[in-house]
Amino acid sequence: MTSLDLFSNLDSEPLSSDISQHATLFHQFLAEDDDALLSDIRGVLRHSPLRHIQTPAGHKMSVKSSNCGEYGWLSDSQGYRYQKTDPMTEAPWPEMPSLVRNKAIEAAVLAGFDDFRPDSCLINVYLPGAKMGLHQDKDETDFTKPIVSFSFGLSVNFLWGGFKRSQKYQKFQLQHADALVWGGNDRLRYHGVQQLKDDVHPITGRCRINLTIRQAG
Ligand SMILES: O=C(O)CCC(=O)C(=O)O
Ligand SMILES: [Mn+2]
Repeated sequence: MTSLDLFSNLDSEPLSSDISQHATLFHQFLAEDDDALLSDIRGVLRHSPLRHIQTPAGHKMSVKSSNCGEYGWLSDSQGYRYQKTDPMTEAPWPEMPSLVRNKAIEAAVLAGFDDFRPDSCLINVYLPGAKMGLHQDKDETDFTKPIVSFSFGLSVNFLWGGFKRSQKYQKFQLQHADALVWGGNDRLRYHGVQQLKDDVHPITGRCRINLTIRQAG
């Protein structure tokens, strides 16, 4: 073995797959920071706890959610929107942890989106049976900014659709420590999450945690 071979697995670029033109999956991108990121998120949830929110039509979402950052995404009988305060505590949402922000910017830059200033992080927690139907992320003000999505814990099938809900979708797996970035021509694609299968993950236990980091304002 030459000395070069010894270092051949120390690539600086993470292993990535192109999902479509402007969507990239970075496998294991968060592997070295998973404990620190999850401990930061636990800190956030002590101030703004997880809760089931209702869709405007009055259906309870199966995921539990909370937020950090300047803007929090929520939904109730008044519609889907961003808001600067947590309706549960009436206080501003907790600050976005700097590690969350920095890793999101790093992933966005690697995917080709240089000027991303995240101001919102939605925290979604899926227990077995929870899912998210096909939808577009379209409550943000500037669609030139990408969506950065971090996954922890149990693996799930992610649904990647077209620009109408009725269009065909493909499925791929999101695993612990994966980062997915989409923007540009793919920014308004329908996407969703298939029902989480019951299992136990060594780090998160019986759940999947998703962080969806956005520039909302
Ligand atoms: O959990 C996920 O991977 C996706 C979440 C999502 O699309 C959203 O919260 O808008
Ligand atoms: Mn979404």
